[in-house]
Amino acid sequence: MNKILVANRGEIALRIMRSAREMGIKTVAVYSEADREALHVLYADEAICIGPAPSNQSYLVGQKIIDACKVTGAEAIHPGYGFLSENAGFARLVKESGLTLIGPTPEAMEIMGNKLSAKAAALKYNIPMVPGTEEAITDVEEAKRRAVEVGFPILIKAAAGGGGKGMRVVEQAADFEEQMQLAVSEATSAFGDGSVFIERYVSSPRHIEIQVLGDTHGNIVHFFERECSIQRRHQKVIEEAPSSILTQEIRDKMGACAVDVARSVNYVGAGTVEFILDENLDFFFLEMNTRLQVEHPVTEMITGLDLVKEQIKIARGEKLSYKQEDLKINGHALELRVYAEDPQNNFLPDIGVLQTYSTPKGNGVRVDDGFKQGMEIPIYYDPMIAKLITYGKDREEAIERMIRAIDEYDITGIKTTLAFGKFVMQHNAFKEGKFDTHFVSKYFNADSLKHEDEDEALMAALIAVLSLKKPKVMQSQDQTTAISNWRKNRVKFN
Ligand code: MV4
Repeated sequence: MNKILVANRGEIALRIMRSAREMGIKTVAVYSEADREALHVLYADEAICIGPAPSNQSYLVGQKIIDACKVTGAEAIHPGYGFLSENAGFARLVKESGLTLIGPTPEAMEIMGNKLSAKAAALKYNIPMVPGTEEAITDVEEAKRRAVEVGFPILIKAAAGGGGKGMRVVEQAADFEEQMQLAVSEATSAFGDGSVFIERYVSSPRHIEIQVLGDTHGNIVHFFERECSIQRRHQKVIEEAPSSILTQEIRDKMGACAVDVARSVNYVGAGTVEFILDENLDFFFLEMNTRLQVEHPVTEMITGLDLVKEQIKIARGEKLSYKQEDLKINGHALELRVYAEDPQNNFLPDIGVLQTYSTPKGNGVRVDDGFKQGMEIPIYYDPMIAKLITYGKDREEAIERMIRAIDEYDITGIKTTLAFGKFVMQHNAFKEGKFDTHFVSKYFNADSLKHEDEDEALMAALIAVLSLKKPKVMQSQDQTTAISNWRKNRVKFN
């Protein structure tokens, strides 16, 4: 494999190219007209424009990606996450075109792409699953009977679903029909497939997922868990590895289950098996994601692995160079997704130009991003600016580093979720590891960040007054330094 085309943009395209380059593999970028000057384009050895800004005319058009491979002589495609990464039709097209997809087989993607067929596949092994229907429900009366058997509250889910779309909690039988109709119509418009099924509703779960890798020789191992419970409307905001709640015993069991789920579809490549964990620490398999995930860096930090390199080696037909018992967790890692969103205004996307953009540095800090100062965040794509990842010998150190790194991060021109991340890091429930998927709705509101603003205004006023009293001692240059030093150090004051 001498040349790889990366069918993606932004931070993940760059992240993939970096690993390829370390392996001595040439890289090809594809880009839309909105991304002409994007960093992934500048970084790649070659770049091909594949169409207008909207992704359905560029990054989502499989044939354009294949054509770009033909033109440049790229032999393999890394799809990253999102876009075409879990599209079985695209995976087939790649194969038929004589190219290699750095990812799983179309068959595995297809089975895992549907929650019902995923659960059916996993049933071959003894995998714990939430009680519910094994097939799509069509008849409302029959469905109601099943719901009573399962016990309320229940959750109606879209089989084709993702991102919480087509998902409805039903508290009592009287509400069932209405909620089912809503779920079906939501699923139909979002996925073109209105099939829904029922599960018992686990009301306060933690979302824990296991990273797996399978090679083309039938070997499958897991790389432990990531805790992803801190999310907002099904958008993850903070992830960590390992989870502070898992015992070694549960970790081993969950890991073994994840490997079995992967084995049920002869999984090849990097994948993630998603579980929920209830208050009794019982876990249940939900679904499998057949791609490299956004939050993969936290796993890399605690295992010392480069997951993209592993994906490439697997695609070259190499055997995994380790066994499960060789793998070990070292330290603790956190990831904060820095979004161009205003946490004070219901997380509304805030696009514009990065007037100032300066990333934190130093021990235990990794920033995966795709922007530079002066660049504009395009409106066409995901509003994620960067992933801020910190590593420490333990969870406490990783949290301290995250707070330090958030304070060092300097972004102006665009509102971001940085301050929100600091709010979470400083929250007792988070520090004590006592949280579930409801953390954000339970503890956060627009006022949660207010006191920081007020402190800042107060300190600025104080410095202004002090400088008036001593005009000769403190020059305007010093004032600026004093204020900016205070800004950097303000964590010490509150
Ligand atoms: C659940 C659940 C409770 N009970 N299933 C949300 C998205 C999809 N991946 C599965 N999801 C859930 N399934 C049962 N039977 C709660 C959720 C859920 C959730 C899961 C993971 C992360 C965040 C979540 C937020 C709300 C609900």
